[in-house]
Amino acid sequence: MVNDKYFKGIEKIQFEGKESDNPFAFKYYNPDQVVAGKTMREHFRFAIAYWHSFCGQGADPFGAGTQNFPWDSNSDPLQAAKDKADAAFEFISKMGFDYFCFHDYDLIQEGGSLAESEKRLEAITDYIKTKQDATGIKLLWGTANCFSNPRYMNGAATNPDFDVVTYAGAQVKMALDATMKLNGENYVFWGGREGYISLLNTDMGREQDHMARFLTMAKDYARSQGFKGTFFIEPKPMEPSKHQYDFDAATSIGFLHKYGLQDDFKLNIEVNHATLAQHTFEHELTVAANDNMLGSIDANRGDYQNGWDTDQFPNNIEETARAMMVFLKAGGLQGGGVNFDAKIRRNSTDFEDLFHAHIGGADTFARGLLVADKVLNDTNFTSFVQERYASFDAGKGSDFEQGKLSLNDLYAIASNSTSDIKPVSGKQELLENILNNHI
Ligand code: XUL
Ligand code: CO
Repeated sequence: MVNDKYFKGIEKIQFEGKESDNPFAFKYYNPDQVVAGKTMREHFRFAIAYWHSFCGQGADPFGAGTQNFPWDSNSDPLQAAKDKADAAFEFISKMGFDYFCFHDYDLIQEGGSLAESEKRLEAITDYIKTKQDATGIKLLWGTANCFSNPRYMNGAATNPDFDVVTYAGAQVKMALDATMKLNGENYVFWGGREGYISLLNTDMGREQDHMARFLTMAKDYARSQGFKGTFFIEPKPMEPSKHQYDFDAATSIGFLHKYGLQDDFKLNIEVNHATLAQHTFEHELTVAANDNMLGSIDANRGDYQNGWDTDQFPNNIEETARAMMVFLKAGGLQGGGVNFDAKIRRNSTDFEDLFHAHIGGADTFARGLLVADKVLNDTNFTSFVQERYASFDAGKGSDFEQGKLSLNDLYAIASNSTSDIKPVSGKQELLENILNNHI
């Protein structure tokens, strides 16, 4: 029986199909429907982001919060955190999702000292554990908020002041402990302040060495405690820093390889972070998948007219369909899931809006998956791309791929060729039409 305290009157959201006009039903996300060999539930492993859905109240740089959450009224931090957990687990149960994700101080307000924070985290994770046992809801990943507190204004792991680095280390240790206690399946590092505001005062090489040392220590600690999950780096090019070291998937993969972290870390790709880096979501997923690093997804979208991280709920079906083509070709995610790192707009002030947002997000991913599956199976997309590279499948092209040719060999082949190079169409417009016809 699902609790009915904070989201009164809303029943568990069911799949009713696309003909339904019930705004509180899934139209495409059918958890039990099998697509490409797995149920939608297994493909997506949808998660709720504790910070956006239960902490952020719609404040922006120009105004205070507009969403007054009833679970935020208690002045005792532990009771307020318990109320928030009750609301979160009620909401997740009603959505029928299996997972949540958190930052340490989303769960409970940070204390005045490390010791006090640790005590608070102990108490709230005890409580959340009982909620997990009662509902079966699991933790997709945990993380530490090492960016909001003013102490991190010059960075956390990359802070030029060693005292701050030690504080961040203590905080990450505690967040790892909380994640492991709640059986977290993965752990995320998003480095909002791991970057610079000005190069004039920054030793970038030294900061990156420090970041790698820090990540290695965190990984070693968690492994020593028996943590078997994957660590994810979440790339983002900027905001809040002018430049962040985990700029995009390619940069992060290069970093992980440079410092020998590639076996323990994979990537958590966020849609709006991709577009901030002037890439598409599809591009970032492809880069990650090509290096076997596609770990998890933070689902949201940006705004074509805005240059910042608007974190809106996904609703662009073409964007999601293209992403799901990469996703299916890669065989899905490595350990992660699809976390709605998205927030309702500041003027979406009814609690029902949180349901509409997540229903729409889940349906957008489900629709994208269905389109992608159809395009990959019922059209000649796959064979078209294979054909395009057919000149490398045999003969000298194949020798080239296998490293059997030198530059002199290319020179000789080109010089001895008697036929002209024929233009070969890339057929982009045709492929775009085929994709659109399946949406
Ligand atoms: C910020 C962002 C974070 C991470 C976790 O843009 O995406 O919420 O997902 O720290
Ligand atoms: Co994110």
